[in-house]
Amino acid sequence: MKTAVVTGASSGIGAATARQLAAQGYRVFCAARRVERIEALAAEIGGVAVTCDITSDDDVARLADAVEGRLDVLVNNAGGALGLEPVSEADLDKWAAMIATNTIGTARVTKALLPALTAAQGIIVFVTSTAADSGYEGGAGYCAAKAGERSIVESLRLELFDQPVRITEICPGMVATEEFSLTRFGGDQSRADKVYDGVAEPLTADDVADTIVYMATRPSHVNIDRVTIRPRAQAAQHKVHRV
Ligand code: 8X3
Repeated sequence: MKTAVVTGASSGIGAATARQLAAQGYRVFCAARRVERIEALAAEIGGVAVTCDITSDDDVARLADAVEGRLDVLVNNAGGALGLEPVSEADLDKWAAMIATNTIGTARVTKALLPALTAAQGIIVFVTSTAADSGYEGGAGYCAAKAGERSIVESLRLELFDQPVRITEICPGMVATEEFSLTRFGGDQSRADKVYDGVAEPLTADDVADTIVYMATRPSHVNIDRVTIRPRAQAAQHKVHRV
């Protein structure tokens, strides 16, 4: 049976991806910090829950132990945004936390699981963001963290050009999940809702998961380097159709 690890599997794009990979016949290791959530998800999809904070060396080492030396798919999804303050008012602790998860945490997981992925001729899908493309007002910390994550993708693909492992990236734009904007705004639901105000159909977690699964299930010589995925209503970062 093919195996997959999904980080940040407790909600949103991660949970949707774990469900869709399981539906395709994968045994999914659902990794996240919130144990009740991943245990419920693993029970639902016949997967394995692994409590994992990707900023912890010990947790990530346990995740690597769990896959037992062979892994077909790694979806590096854990991460997120904290705050939307301009640089002049930036909370640098939030920046450090974003870089610790999105960038360094993702590198930690990648490094630990790379031998198992290479052994299986596997694939890594990095879930970055359109925030990795360029800065936007209030986004500097998050954009830096996601651009840093993209740097891992770019270096890794070159470093492993002669190895049997695929290195891919998906960059979602506006996706309405239950937690992304809520986390960004420290639990302020009305501010979170405003992000999607009047947008007829933002992407859903399932829309993104569907593309991740497509990328992961191509033949092993097909490397989809990078996909940008936005709702039709979002022609560009600042060009959003609202009704
Ligand atoms: C999510 C997209 O526009 O909030 O990663 O940076 S955005």
